[in-house]
Amino acid sequence: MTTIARTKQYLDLPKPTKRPFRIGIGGPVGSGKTALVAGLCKLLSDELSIIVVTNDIFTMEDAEFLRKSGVLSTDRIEAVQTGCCPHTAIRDDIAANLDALELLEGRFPQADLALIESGGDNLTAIFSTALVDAQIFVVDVSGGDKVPRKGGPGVSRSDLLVINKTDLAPLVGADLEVMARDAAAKRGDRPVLFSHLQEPGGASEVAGWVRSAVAQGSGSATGEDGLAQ
Ligand SMILES: Nc1nc2c(ncn2[C@@H]2O[C@H](COP(=O)(O)OP(=O)(O)OP(=O)(O)O)[C@@H](O)[C@H]2O)c(=O)[nH]1
Ligand SMILES: [Mg+2]
Repeated sequence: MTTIARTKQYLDLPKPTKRPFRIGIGGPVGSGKTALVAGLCKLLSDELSIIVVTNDIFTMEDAEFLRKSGVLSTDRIEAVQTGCCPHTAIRDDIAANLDALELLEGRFPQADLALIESGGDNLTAIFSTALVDAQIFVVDVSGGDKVPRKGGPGVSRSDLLVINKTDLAPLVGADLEVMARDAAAKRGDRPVLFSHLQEPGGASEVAGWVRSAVAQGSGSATGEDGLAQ
């Protein structure tokens, strides 16, 4: 859709009466962000009105995957094609994401929860707090158990760290206890959850965290620098 067509579509919609709680989901390429979005939609869409924005650099593949999976009606999902470094679109120039969110929020004025999936990035990515209220950072075990130890703002300062693909740990010699210990050393009291998102209900612990973040209405302690404190 062209920017003009999108703008017209947005202008024609009623303004939202409330804003949904916005959760950013970031993490390295292929760690399981889309699988987490799909799992959360499956588990929570009966109780929460959910909208989703996906970011891909060169495609709209994640939005198409989610639409085909049937986890939400297709008009609840919008894609941003960043064409640039993924963290630029979620941290530095968030206009395209805000545009997509406002379109969805206009279409679903009673939405409770907006999930914004970042394009797959590296350990330096973090969302602007002008875009999201809370952030989940997803890493996986396939790169070995060193990943939490390597740190970065997502590992250290996200509101929730998810360590996914626990099923692969024995295959790559990753020690989950080492990952838990190193994550705790980086994060202090901030929560860490392990997941196997290909399993039915594999997102249920994360869904519990999301449920309480939405209920509290502020899952994020964030500062003016745009980073979680
Ligand atoms: N073995 C295993 N595979 C998983 C798990 N979770 C996701 N996958 C698979 O990992 C691959 C990447 O998952 P995605 O959800 O697309 O990852 P992503 O982080 O959204 O990827 P990008 O958006 O491209 O960065 C897919 O083939 C998933 O089916 C898991 O817990 N275990
Ligand atoms: Mg994805």
